[in-house]
Amino acid sequence: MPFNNLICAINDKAAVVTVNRPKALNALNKETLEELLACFAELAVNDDLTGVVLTGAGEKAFVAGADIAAMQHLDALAGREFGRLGQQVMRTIETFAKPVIAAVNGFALGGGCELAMACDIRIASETAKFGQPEVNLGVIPGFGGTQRLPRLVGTGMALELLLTGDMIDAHEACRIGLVNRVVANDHLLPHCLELIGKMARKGPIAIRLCKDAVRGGIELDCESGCRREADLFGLCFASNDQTEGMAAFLAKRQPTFTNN
Ligand code: CO8
Repeated sequence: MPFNNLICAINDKAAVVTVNRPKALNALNKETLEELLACFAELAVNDDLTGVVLTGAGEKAFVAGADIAAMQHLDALAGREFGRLGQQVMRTIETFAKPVIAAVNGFALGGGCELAMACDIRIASETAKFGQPEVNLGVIPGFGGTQRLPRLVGTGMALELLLTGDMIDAHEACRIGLVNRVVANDHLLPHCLELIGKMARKGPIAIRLCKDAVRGGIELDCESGCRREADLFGLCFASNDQTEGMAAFLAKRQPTFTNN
């Protein structure tokens, strides 16, 4: 499907989804959020896909936030609706069956930081910058930032970022656990594609259930999460990929997984 504000390219077994509004630093308006939903719905039925890399167009921004011009005149009801649409996008990414990696190539502010946080893994370029500057605008994060940031970096660090609106650079984001690592700008996309390539060589059912175990379990207490893990672990043993993976190990050969 052609999009106005996104570019979706399939590269081998990885989809690269680029938010493409560089003149507005890739800010998320309603149309872009709706296109993200449509794009991920399309990718969800592509069985060949190993994972998705999400990035921003241009050299300056990943996503500089929700579109301030589009939000300026919202009333309370419309504000809540806009927030819910954004939250639906974040949840869609978070629960997407395949891994989603944020390739953070510049400003990831407000809704942009929230978009990166909904991804499974965040890799930052040297020039990436992160922040939740909503308090500067008289609002609070509305796309899940008040919930995902403390889960990623702890309550104290999250509240400092949320209450000051301060921007941090990629290395500080890495130090506090907001991103997995920082790479040179021109290595960002190749590095993310390499990670997806590595995952493509593993058992696809195991990759899917592993994400499911972590994503579903994080919302539960440890004991319930472990019970859920045992169920999913058991499910692996109903797959040919488990038989193949273990047989290949014992025969000292590479496994050939078939996703069933
Ligand atoms: N929305 C709309 N337009 C934007 C945004 C944005 N978030 N960010 C940048 N732009 C536009 C600018 O208006 C400018 O447009 P123009 O060229 O037409 O004047 C263009 O992008 C380039 O930006 P700058 O000239 O400002 O570039 P600088 O390099 O000087 O500064 C910054 C870059 C620091 C990133 C600066 O643009 C900035 O501070 N942007 C806003 C960042 C921000 O506050 N983001 C949070 C927005 S609020 C939010 O995301 C809440 C999410 C939840 C919403 C829930 C709704 C209920």
